[in-house]
Amino acid sequence: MANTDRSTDLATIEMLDKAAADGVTTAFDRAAAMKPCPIGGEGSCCKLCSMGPCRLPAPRNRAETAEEREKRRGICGATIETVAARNFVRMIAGGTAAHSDHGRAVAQTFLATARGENENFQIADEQKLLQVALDFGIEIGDRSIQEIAIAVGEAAVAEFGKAEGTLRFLQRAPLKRQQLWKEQQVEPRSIDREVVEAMHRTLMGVDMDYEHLFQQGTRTALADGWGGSMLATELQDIMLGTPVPIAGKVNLGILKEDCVNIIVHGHEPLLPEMLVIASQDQELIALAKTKGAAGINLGGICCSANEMLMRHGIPLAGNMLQQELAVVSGAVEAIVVDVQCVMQSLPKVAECYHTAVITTSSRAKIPGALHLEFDEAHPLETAVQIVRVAIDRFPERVQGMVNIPTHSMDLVAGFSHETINYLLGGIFRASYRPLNENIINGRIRGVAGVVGCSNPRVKHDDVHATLVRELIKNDVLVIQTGCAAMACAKLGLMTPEAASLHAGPGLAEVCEAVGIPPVLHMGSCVDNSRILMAATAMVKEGGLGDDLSDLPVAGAAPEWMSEKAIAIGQYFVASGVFTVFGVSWPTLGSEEVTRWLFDGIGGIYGGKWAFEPDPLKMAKLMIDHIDQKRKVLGLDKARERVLFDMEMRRELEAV
Ligand code: NFS
Repeated sequence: MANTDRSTDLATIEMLDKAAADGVTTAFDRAAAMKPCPIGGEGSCCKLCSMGPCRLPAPRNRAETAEEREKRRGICGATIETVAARNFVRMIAGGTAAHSDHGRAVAQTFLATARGENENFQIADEQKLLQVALDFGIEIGDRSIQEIAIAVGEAAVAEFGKAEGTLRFLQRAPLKRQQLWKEQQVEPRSIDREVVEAMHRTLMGVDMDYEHLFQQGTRTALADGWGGSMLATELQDIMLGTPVPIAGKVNLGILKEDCVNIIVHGHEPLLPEMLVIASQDQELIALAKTKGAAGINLGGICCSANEMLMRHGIPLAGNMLQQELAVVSGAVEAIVVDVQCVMQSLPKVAECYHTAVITTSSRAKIPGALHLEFDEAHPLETAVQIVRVAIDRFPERVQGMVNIPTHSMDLVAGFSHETINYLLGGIFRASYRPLNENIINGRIRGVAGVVGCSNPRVKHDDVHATLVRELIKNDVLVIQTGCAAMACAKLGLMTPEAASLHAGPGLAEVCEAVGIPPVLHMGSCVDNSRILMAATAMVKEGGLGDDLSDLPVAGAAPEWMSEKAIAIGQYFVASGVFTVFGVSWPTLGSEEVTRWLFDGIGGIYGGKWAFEPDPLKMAKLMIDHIDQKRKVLGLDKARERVLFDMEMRRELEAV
């Protein structure tokens, strides 16, 4: 396959050409060489015990007979429904564990900071601290900020393993939704407990009723979205600052030929935060100059990148599939990784260049990488050590191997749910009213969250971009996180100018009046919790129904690959959101389970899943859903009526 068919991103194509010339193999090559296993891919493989693994595929290209259907069981007698559901629930548990372990690390550092045991971090956003304290039912009175922070920190750490009650952030949801979760008995009790119970119930010989299995899958996913992920986002904001709109750059063109280039890749923002400080340290810059460099240039890959961009404007080097390609540029002195979405091939790729691959988490090592563990008590020291390693590598750079792509793009990021409030409502009357009103009057048709990964099984960035362009063209405001956000940012969709170039007339009008792009970057994947909060704020503002499932909104992960995406999708569905995934669908082996996820579950939660790899068809599904919600709300007429007379224009500009 030609590299131009593998990605729409010009920098990626250029680096794939270079990788081939340098004799370097990437994920794109491995994906081409290895077909995905069709049995595992559709959820029909059970390897939970050593009586198997059992393969339970349906006959290909013909209908299954009743007799064949009955025989499609594992050695233990498990049906294909049970096998597909167990596999799916285990994916949810894996994803929830990842986000929540990140959340726990943040909560522990938060508590240490509050107690004065970690001088590198502080309480940066007191207002948010008070908000979380209120949500947690923690007394404020005349207590000091430190006392409140300690109480919040202790309560946050307890959320992971408390013995009684349910998660505190569930109370943030609309009342109707809370009631529904109670009725369905899916209120998470503590985060760890739900993951443990999901692993237990999916073990050989335990839970065998797929709907019952999905009840635990749902409870586990809710422990992610309204638990681990939301805690990570909120406590990071309190410690590191709540993002506000900020200009940045994206793509491999941000690497600088004359500088020591350090790429931070992974997910937890605490060490990256220290690297931001270390890379600006005058002594270290002077040291870099003694080695012949003009300075130190920091860039990011994946969600660490999103975190550094949202708070400091540090450029994004690229999304998940670009991690190897950053090294292939020959201009990266060090790639620093922690947890999640890191490829084991990095040290192998780095062998061809001078790049140091540095692992930093106590939870993750890679053979062939240098391990410099992040010392939570002295995080800045670890960061300084890392920057020194990178500086020392600079003289080893092989000039003939350097080829930095010229492509980079401007973007505006930093749209936290609070910022949207201020931007639309104004600093003195922060409110979601203008957003709701523009949805009610039809200028904005609805809101779509387009999130998730990159995946070499589809044309890189292309599915994201095609979907998002189609949505904004149809006046759907798009909010994004994760690698999806980077895909669209690279194509210029996160600049204010994108409104007049790509958005439909109604959406463009609103974006131009407020000065925002039609596609808003809300952060990393744990920040999908910001989307839950934004949607909840829309419900609470009024005029769009009284539950999340009433809103004209939809979600998608068009190029997903990680189990984390499945956990996110499930908590969106259980929160009432119609959610479409691309690439492939992991329960297709069981028609019954798939039908239940695509339809039956909607009868309970109002939100349901869909699978559609074609981005234009995906957009149609989402827009149809949005239109149907508008109809139920009685807003279909309003949309037809939008005529921009002078008075409306003035009113819009006053927004
Ligand atoms: Ni999200 Fe962030 Fe990217 Fe997918 Fe991986 S980086 S947490 S999982 S690949 S979006």
